[in-house]
Amino acid sequence: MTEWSIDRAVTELLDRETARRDGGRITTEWPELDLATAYEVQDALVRRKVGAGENVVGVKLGLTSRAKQERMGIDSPLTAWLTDAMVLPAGEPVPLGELIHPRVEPEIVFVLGERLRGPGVTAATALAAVRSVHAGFEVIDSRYRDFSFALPDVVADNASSARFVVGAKGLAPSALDLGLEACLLGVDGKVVASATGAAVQGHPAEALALAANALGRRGVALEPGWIVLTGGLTDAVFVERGQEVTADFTSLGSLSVTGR
Ligand code: OOG
Ligand code: MG
Repeated sequence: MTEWSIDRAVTELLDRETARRDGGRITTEWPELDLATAYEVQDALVRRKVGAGENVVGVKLGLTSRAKQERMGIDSPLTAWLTDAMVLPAGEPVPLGELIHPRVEPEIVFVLGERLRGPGVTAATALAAVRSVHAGFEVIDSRYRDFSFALPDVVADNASSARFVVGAKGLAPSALDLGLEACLLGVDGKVVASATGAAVQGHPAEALALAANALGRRGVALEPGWIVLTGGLTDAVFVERGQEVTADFTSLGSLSVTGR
């Protein structure tokens, strides 16, 4: 077996994605994979996707709520890339045949109107750069067995990204109180979890600032028009064939996805 390297990790993760196969943690075989190297894997993985024709359309945050941190056993937020190939138009089913073991989580989504470049970005300056706020879903699909990973594993795996939905309704950030914006997550008509925007780092704008500052340290700015997923408000739910997952927000409207 060849030695582990950034390139080999990228190939392994992309092979798993293409073959719809999960596997063991990379850190088990490559314990030297630290956080900085894991972000290099993530960047190289997205460069390969871009080389194959995908376009970067924004960023996602992960593990920004207690619900997510406790479930995954990791208490530090992370960032990852969104590409146009991950867009799931609202109303479209979750394509189960294209995925390994997808889970769905409700998120508050920002579309940026202005460039944001850290460090030094605060929640207030972050929110001022937002053009519109939307309800969203993320469909996560870890390339690790049972969604079991250490922080560097999940960072390398582009934070389990697979698909995302952005609700059509967009509000100006000044039109609602995002900390108090509530979300009820339902499965087949039954509420299984609930949260308000404050679940995400105290306020979703704090998550946006965190992303701008973390990426700023790596020399990257968030660009106008970019989509930012601020992180699951609640724990994610598995979606099975014929099952409908709904997210009802106070002001941002309702979204639903069905597994097919
Ligand atoms: C990691 C990705 C976390 C979120 O919103 O917290 C994430 C995972 O849970 O597999 O996307
Ligand atoms: Mg997410």
